[in-house]
Amino acid sequence: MKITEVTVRHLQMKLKAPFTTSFGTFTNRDFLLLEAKDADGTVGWGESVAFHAPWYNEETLQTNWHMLEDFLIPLILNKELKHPDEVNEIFAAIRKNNMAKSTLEGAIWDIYSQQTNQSLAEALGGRKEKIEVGISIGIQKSIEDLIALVDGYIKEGYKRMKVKIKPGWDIDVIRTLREKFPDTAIMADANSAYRLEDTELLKQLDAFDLTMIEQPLASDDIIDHAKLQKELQTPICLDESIHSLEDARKAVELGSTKIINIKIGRVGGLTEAKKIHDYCAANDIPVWCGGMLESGIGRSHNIALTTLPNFILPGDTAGSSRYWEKDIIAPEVVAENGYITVPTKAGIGYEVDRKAVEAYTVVKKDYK
Ligand code: OSB
Ligand code: MG
Repeated sequence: MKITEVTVRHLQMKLKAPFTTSFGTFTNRDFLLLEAKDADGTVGWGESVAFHAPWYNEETLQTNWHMLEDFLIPLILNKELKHPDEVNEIFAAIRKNNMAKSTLEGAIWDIYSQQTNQSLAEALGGRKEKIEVGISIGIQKSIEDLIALVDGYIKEGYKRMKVKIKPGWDIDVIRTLREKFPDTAIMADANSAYRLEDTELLKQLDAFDLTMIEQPLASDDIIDHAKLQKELQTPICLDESIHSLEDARKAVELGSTKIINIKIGRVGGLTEAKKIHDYCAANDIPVWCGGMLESGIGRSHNIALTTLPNFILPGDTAGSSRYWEKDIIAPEVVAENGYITVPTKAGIGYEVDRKAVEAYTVVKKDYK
């Protein structure tokens, strides 16, 4: 492989419905889409999961653009590569900025899998033909609205509901949901909205048989999470706190997490995601693939990663129609009865709809 051209675009796609977490509300999804071209003409696609604002982590669409333009693309352009794993080593010279790294690395994995005539899932070592997925539901105006949404998603076939919580939208919401849906797998995601002093409140969640509670405490913490886990029966799952294999090892050794949410962007790419997966498999820590309100490109990478065997719990990678009137891939991602069929074509397995990409493009720049 030798990448000779890269195009970076800022896309803006309107979400079908606003998505609210403990840290803010998304109405539009603004993100970077990256197209890389190999010397042989093969084109690969990568998506940055960084948001327009540094709410989830410190990266933004603009910091990603800066890192790609000034550091990451120059490290890769015209360099001879045998395998995408080399990108992880080359980028190790740059600290953090994982979502920026992952954007370019993902496009190179796409190119590599096409050139070796395998699906991206196969190139990663995945074997599943279909993957199980759930829904992540934002904070609503009322509990009645939330119940109506959950009811609709159950009718669509989704079997695992992730509900966002924050102080004031927690115990009563989860109690009511559990009463209405006694047999549904329910989990709660706090996006770091609580502190160790809230332990007594969080302990009340133990009564509702949640599959897990995701990232209750600070986004950079693994010490207090270990203290909290000792007090809770509900398993803690870390999201924001895990950026690398080393972070995963430390959190698992400390007892801060019993389950890990792997997000490709947060950990700096597919190679690092695979390393975390393998470490967790060897240490009996189930993993699942988190979502960042991705377009079809990022979604296709999530689907491929989820085919690895230790992705035991359903992920957040719902079908395209849950987010967009029109996605930028064809066919769109479809979930049937809570399962997505893994594409078998070489590469990401979906065609990129260039007309749709152009329609959503705000700014575009070429690098060679
Ligand atoms: O914490 O998983 C999260 C969305 C935005 C920011 C953070 C998170 C989320 C989600 C959405 O939960 C998952 C999805 O449907 O893509
Ligand atoms: Mg989360």
